[in-house]
Formats: sequence, C-alpha cells, structure tokens
Amino acid sequence: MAELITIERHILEQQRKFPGASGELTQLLSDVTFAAKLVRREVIRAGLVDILGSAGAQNVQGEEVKKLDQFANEKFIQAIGHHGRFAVMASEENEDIIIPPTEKSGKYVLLFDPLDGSSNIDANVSVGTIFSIYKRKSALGTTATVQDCLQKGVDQVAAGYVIYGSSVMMVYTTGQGVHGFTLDPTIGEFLLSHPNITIPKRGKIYSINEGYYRYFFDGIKKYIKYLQQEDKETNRPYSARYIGSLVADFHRNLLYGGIFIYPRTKKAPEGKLRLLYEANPLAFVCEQAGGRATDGYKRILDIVPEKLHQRTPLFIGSEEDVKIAEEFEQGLREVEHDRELIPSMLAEVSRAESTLLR
Ligand code: P6P
Repeated sequence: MAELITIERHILEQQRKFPGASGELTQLLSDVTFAAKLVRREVIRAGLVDILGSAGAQNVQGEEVKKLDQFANEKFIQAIGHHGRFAVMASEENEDIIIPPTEKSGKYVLLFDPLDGSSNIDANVSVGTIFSIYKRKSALGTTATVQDCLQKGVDQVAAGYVIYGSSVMMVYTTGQGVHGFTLDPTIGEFLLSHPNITIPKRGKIYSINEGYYRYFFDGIKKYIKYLQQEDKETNRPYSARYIGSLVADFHRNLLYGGIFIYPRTKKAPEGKLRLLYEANPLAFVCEQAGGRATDGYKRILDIVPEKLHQRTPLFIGSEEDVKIAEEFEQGLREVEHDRELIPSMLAEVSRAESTLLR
C-alpha cells in the first residue's frame, strides 16, 4: 500500500529544505485545508440542504451571490481569522479588506476566491476555492492595510486551489513544484496523490467561451481558426473544452496540457477574471508546473496591482500554446490558408478567369 503522506507532512518536509523556516507556512496551509474541508462538507450536501438557490445578495462584482458562496466565504473567514497567522485577508466576495481579530500578530496575507464557478453550483458542476498567500509588508504590531494585499504575484509565498469535483483535490505550490492531494473522506485527510505535477509543453485542448466570438478582437478570432485547422504535426484541430468553472478548466489543462483563455473583448476590454484571487494564484501554480501565464502581452506575476478587484485578461496553460496565442493576440501571426482549401480556391480562380475571358 502506497505510503500515506498527508498535506501537513508534505509541507513540513518541504519546509525542512529551508533551514530557519519557521514552520508557519505549514500552519497557514493547514488553516486553508481546514476551511476547505468545511466548505466541502456543505458543497457535497448542497443538493440536500436548503443552501442552493441564490441568497439574493449581490457581491462586489455585481453577481448574484448563491448561499454556498456566502457560506464558503464565511467559513474561510471564521476558520482562519482566529488563528493569528494572517494580518489581513481579502475575498473576491468582499468589497474591502478583512482585518481578523488577531491581526497585530499576523505575518501573512491571504487572498481568496471562496467558491469560484459558483454559477454552476445548482447544476452540480465542479467548483473550486482559489487561495494566494503573501508575507505582509506593513510592520508587525501595526494594523495591516490594503497595500499589504496589492503585491505582485511574483511575491506570493504559496498559492493553490481546491477543486470540489468527483473527488476533492487540493493543488498547491510554495515555489518548490506543484503537488496534488486527494481528500480521503474516511479519514478526513488530504493525501498526496499527484506529486510534482508538470504541464505538457503543448496540449490539444483549448478553453475559451466562443459564445463571445463577435466581441473578440481579430487576433483571438484568428487563433481560434488556427486551432480548428487540420494539421497532424501539431495535433490540430484541438478539442474545445469549456466548463465555465475556472478551477475545473485550469485543473484539466494542467494535467492534460492545453490552454485556457479569457481574453480582453470589446465588451470587457480588461477581461473578466480577477488578478488577485484568480489569475495570480493560478499563474504561480502554472509556472511552477512548467507552464506560462500572461495577459496576452505581459507575465501575470509581474503585473503591479492597483485595486483589490482589478480584472485582467488571462492566457494560461502549456508554454508553447500560450506563446502561439500571444503571437496571434499581438497581431504578429496570420492564419495560413488551409492546405485542403488551396485546390478549391485555385479552381474558383480559374473559373472566374474563364468567365472574364469569354
Ligand atoms: P463566462 C465563474 O463565474 C468565472 O469567474 C470563472 O470560474 C469562469 O472561468 C468564468 O467566470 C466564466 O465566465 O463569461 O465564460 O461565463
């Protein structure tokens, strides 16, 4: 029987590689896993307990808040706020920063999206929690501020996500690779199931909401046409897979290879996804797994945040796929004509010529 390595043990072993590491990271991540177990308990019961359906409230994004959204948000804040390790938290569901009761002693910052993809909850589609951890910048003993939350993604000390699907998995990185853990509900522990996850350099899956095709700029339209052409050498046409739940789409592409794009559009020139709660943590995981994450022009982790709920376009996944998508987005690449189209185009030209020469 494979050795049972819990996430706590795995983090401790990771920390042992850093002499002088205070072991706090272990505590931070076990706080997150505890909160995730509470959320999971409700997510799997959602169909049974009256927490489905919208809570009627609107979150800061102007989106309808489902009860499970609120529940997950409250659980994270309660489960973590009293442990004294975080100076400040910020949630995708809350307009402003959250100062926990023990903020003066906290050394870290937690940014999270408590239940991403929540519009899928009622349809029992996989949803997820995304988290991102930084060291505070403000001095210990002072009250943390929003500036502690507006740090570049490259300064994250840990990040990851929990996916509530057919099984519940937690995937995290502390900058030492990406590791996946599957929850064993019989013992309530996350056990190492996917050590050292790496994303293939090129995949054959693309995830984008083609319903917005008319709002896409030309570069992305050309990129989609490129992916739909037939070319055995580059495994085209790619398969289109779009769940509408970022964590689920990202997790599948991380394991199988491929690209997820939520581009700037004529209706959303900044894109839709949030830099702090979605793009940065997943970009950290993706790069640690050997992938690439940009806004089509610039590395996500290098973007300097200006607002808590700042949005960004997101191109994330296999390195080669993201680079090609960037070339189209930046207008540096054109779609070659379909080889099989050339004979019919030539036939069309000769028919036109003969008509003209009559
Ligand atoms: P659209 C869910 O609301 C979410 O934030 C992500 O989980 C998902 O990838 C995206 O929005 C889906 O957005 O506009 O395609 O429905």
